[in-house]
Amino acid sequence: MNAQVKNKWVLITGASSGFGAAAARAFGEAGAKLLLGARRVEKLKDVAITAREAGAARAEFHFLDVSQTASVNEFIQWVRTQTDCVDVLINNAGGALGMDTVAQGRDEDWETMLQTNVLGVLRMTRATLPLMPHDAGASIINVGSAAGHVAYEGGAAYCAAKAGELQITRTLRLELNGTGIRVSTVDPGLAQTDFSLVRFKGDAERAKKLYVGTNPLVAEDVAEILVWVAGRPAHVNIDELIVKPVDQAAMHKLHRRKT
Ligand code: NDP
Ligand code: 8X3
Repeated sequence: MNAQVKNKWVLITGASSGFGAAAARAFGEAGAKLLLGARRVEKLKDVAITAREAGAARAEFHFLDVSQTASVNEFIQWVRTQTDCVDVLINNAGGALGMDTVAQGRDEDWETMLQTNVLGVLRMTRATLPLMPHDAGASIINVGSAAGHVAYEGGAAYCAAKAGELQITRTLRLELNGTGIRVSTVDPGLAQTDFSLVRFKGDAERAKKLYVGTNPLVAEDVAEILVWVAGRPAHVNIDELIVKPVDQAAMHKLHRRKT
């Protein structure tokens, strides 16, 4: 059990699947009190049940669309009915849409990626900050991506969005210096979640192909890191953490075994 997050209020966006759902379970095991947000409320309900079974002191959930300021504000009003203190904010909601080149890109995909991965982080942080205690080991942990560090073909808007998230993290650390609120980014490489299914708009075959012959990260790998980052002593800030599968030596060098 991680004493640092036991009984702390942890707000996780995008908690209905992937990293967010696994993080709810992992923080639950550590005895945290959870505030879970995403658009698929039925899935959030299941995640909350699993987190309570894992040991969460509380696991509450509410509809959240980070791409809408009104939804973010309404979510935080709901948070205020649960607690007047958020110790850990995990800005995880996001993802990619499409892998088109810039020449063939679609406005609606670009807009969604920037709305969720960039503006969503700004909105959630602005709305949550008034609830975060000073000098008590509070944390804002943003989920970025290795794609925010290295560009790839077909990734222009997503790579730009995650590079934006990285710069927001760096800016926040400067702006919050002196408050004791820690600011981190956890930036995974290839991880097998619903990420690719969403990116390829429900094309399960195409999504599956990406992982064939290789050994990607799984959601629990990232969840464990999020708990570890939040659980460091109050004077320790993990600034930027890149985590990739061993098979992914670099963005463009992925080892695949013959299947
Ligand atoms: P998933 O698709 O499994 O999870 C994405 C989560 O984000 C879902 O819970 C989804 O919930 C939520 N979400 C998406 N849009 C919104 C929105 N507008 N408002 C609220 N919630 C939203 O993928 P991952 O778990 O892999 O992705 C989590 C984060 O990790 C993302 O930011 C992604 O970019 C990042 N990432 C993923 C990597 C990977 O290879 N898997 C690697 C590096 C980073 P719902 O649809 O119910 O709203
Ligand atoms: C997800 C990792 O390489 O698919 O952020 O862009 S990648």
